[in-house]
Amino acid sequence: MSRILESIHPPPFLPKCSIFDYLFGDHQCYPTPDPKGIAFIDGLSGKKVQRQQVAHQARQLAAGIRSLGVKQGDVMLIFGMNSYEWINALLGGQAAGVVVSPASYAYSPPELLHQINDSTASLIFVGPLLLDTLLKALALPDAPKIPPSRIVLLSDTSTAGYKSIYDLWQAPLTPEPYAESSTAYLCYSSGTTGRAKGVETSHHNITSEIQALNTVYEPLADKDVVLGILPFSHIYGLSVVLHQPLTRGVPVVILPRFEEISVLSAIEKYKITWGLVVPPVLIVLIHSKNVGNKLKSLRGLMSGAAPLGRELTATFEKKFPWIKVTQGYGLTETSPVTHVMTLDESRTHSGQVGRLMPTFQARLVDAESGKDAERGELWLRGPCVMKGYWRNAEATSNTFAEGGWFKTGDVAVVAEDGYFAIVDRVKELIKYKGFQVPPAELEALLLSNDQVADAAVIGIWSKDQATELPRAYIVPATKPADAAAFRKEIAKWVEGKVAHYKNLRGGVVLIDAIPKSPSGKILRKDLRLLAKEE
Ligand code: AYL
Repeated sequence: MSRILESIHPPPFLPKCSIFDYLFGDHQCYPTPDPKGIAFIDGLSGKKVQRQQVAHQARQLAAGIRSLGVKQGDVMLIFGMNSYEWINALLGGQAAGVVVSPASYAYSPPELLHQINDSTASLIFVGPLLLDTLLKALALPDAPKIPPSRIVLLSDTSTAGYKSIYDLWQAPLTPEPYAESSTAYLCYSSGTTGRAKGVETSHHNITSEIQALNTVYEPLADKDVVLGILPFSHIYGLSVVLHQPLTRGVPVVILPRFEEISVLSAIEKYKITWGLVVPPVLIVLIHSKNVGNKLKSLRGLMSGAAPLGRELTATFEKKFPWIKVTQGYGLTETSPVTHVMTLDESRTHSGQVGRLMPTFQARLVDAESGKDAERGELWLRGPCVMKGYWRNAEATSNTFAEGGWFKTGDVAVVAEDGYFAIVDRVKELIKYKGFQVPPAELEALLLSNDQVADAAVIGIWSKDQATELPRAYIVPATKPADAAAFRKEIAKWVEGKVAHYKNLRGGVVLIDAIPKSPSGKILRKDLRLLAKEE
């Protein structure tokens, strides 16, 4: 019999409306924030946007999107660093009823093309600095024909014949209601195996997640100001940094990416109180020579997307005793947070990921016996779990077990008081500083190199950097005369062909044969053992 673990929190009210209506409509899901309150601050320029302007300008863009002939249910892609224009594109897409697929700004042209093709995007919003990458992607052999009118710049000026997002603004469109079960977002995740796949996140998934977060998550209110450095293209930035604060009426300071000096200055200048981060950010702050008094206003940090150990938390809190650090856990496929704890709870439960969030049910299933166990693969169920992988019935059916359980690929234990800890990962995925590095992508790339006969990629834990580093094991096609030079050459060859976070920072190791099962599956466990022995 299965042992179903329930959240100790009663489920909140789960609305049946679109994300746009949930954020800006007239309802009682959460206390309506002041329409004149500041919702977003551009951390570099200082430009401030009120909540009512955010809604109005999204509706203006929605009218422009429709005028391009884009229909409800069509897919648009956003390729840019965090900016207010990025937010306008996302919410404009929502007001127009369009499915939005956000892409990582670090993507190389082939990675971007994969997402354009796979998502079937027919309208693309692009950051001005990334136009070149987009045009390179669209010049690749299997690229779709996207007319220039369907390529829009996330900037206030038009360039090279491409319109600025502001040129699209028209008289505001009033969004029509649409089914809460329809797809809102397609973020990309490799899941347990293979290449990046579109995660079909519905309106109901997101509104349920925000409602759940609002009942248990550190209450943001009054004087809080949120740090917005996590990329909005990743579900962590999208849900927790972009959507949730809009329901709390607290401003988010938007920064294009993590860069030590500008982040420290923004925290000081805007008196930021609350930050969403990944574990390596703590390391940077601990070792920073520029920190001075700049973190005075910070009261708490929430870390997620990768493991945060007890030791690192303790070192951080010793250096900055007024800042509490807590941790959450989740996945793109669960919209994302499934486990979380408050700052107070984190004092006694450092190293764990918290209790199950409201609306979620969990099981821990032993891989060998298929039975529920004390330690096992974490399975999850509830209204925040994705609809499936976009146009990929096979991956969808492989990832759901009977009864609608979503298999996370992470191994967890649960203590008597209901706190979970993540203790292992049974899926292929590597995480570099919270970013997904799907080994299958790097292996396919390496195998396209004539000098490589076989390849396997695993993650190596770096305590110094608090992250895994992707490492390739390679069987050379012919024995290289200078092995060290060959290893360097391979690592260099990968750079630039993939997003920077997929670079082989864990090194290249030459090996006689890749350990494989009789069916040809790479035995990653054996490679991990090998790495430990070194
Ligand atoms: P994706 N500890 C250990 N591993 C974690 C943790 C954690 N706290 N959080 C995420 N992971 C790993 O889709 C785990 O292997 O993440 C999981 O399957 O890019 C995988 O990352 C999911 O990778 C939070 C907590 C946002 C999590 C997130 C979302 C991360 C999305 C806010 O507070």
